[in-house]
Amino acid sequence: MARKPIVGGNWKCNPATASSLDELVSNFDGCAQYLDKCDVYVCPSNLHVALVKDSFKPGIKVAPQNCNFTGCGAYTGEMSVDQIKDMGMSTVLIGHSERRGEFGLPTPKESNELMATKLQYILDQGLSCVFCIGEPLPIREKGVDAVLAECANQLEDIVPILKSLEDKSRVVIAYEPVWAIGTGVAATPEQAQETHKGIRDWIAKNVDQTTADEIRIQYGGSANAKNAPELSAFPDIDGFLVGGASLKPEIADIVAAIS
Ligand code: G2H
Repeated sequence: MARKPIVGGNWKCNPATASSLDELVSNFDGCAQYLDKCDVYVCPSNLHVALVKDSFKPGIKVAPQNCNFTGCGAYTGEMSVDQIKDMGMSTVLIGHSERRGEFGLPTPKESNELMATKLQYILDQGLSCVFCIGEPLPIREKGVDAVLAECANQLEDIVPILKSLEDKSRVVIAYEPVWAIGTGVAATPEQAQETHKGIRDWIAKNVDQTTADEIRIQYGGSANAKNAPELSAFPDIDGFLVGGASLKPEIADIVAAIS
């Protein structure tokens, strides 16, 4: 079964003012023409989700940047899947390295075990999930085997979940090398392809061949309109998770490149 490409825009903690939202939303207007060839989602900041969720062209999904690991209740500052679902959204992103603590956020590290709990909770509620993984620079410097070992480490706890998942399109893996995030230095297309293929091979071995064939693996880390065409040409790169460039009109060119 052919995998449908998927591109996400991660606005992170931007923009500073709600009055800028209309402009950011309109940058995505040009993506709508490609929706039959490429899925598109946007992750606004949690505060802005409700303001923009009905503003995009039909078919462009809004996906919060995080959720908690259980339902509603006494969890100050958190957001539950039940609430996300109730507001009409069907996807959520989890495990971004900026949440896992790679940049030293003052919150506790989001562990692999916690990520598996969240993923199970999200799927049990009927939603889809973008699941982020990736290695920091010291690991990349050790070479591709070390990179793949780190990716495997971050995926290990979700193996049983992937095994029992019937519709493999409900989980998208976003491979984001931490050293490429927001630095302007993307992985080379060869590096990205080698890592995506390595992840897919690992899934074939540790989950099953069907999952490996059907699951989509996005590349994230300084993806932009300039590097997207070359990255898109590689068979195991199924789309992009875009940060900085998703705040600009070039997001439509990135979607066009993979469509
Ligand atoms: C990686 C990516 C979006 P950027 O975090 O998730 O950000 O494209 O700015 O590197």
